[in-house]
Amino acid sequence: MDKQIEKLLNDQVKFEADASMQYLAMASWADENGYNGIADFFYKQSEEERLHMTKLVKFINERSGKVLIPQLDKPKSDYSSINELFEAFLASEMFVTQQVNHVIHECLQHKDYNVHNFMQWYVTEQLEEEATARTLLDKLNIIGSDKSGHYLFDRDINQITAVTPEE
Ligand code: OFO
Repeated sequence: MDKQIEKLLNDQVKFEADASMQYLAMASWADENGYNGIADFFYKQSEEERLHMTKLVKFINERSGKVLIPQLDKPKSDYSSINELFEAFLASEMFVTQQVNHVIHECLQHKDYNVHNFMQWYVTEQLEEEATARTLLDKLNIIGSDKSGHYLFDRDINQITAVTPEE
């Protein structure tokens, strides 16, 4: 495998792992503050990101590349509101999308169509996750700082996210 592509895939391992830890910290913050529905949502997101990371690790190994398990950034563990929590969620997903696009761009430059093909799965995944984050943030912007609205949002978050965005 091209060394530069291998490095980019290893970077992506770190971004997925960072997202997994970040969402675990968000789940824990929500749990601590009595938002059980939001906590469940982020516990699940954290697991998903871990799977995304593992999928990359396995792929690099299948292609006889060298995996470097990274040291992770310390996740942010305090939020002033659930609005801030979901703004951070959207920002995190947008960052990962940018990185995925970067890998894809470099694959084309290096004519690595195999990795390019593999990365398409991540493109689809990012589209879905960004759409979910935007939908949730839109709802929270409607609710504003209304406490009973937050209560209902927490209760209904799984129904809101069950509505799959258009593909
Ligand atoms: Fe890994 O799916 Fe979003 O970040």
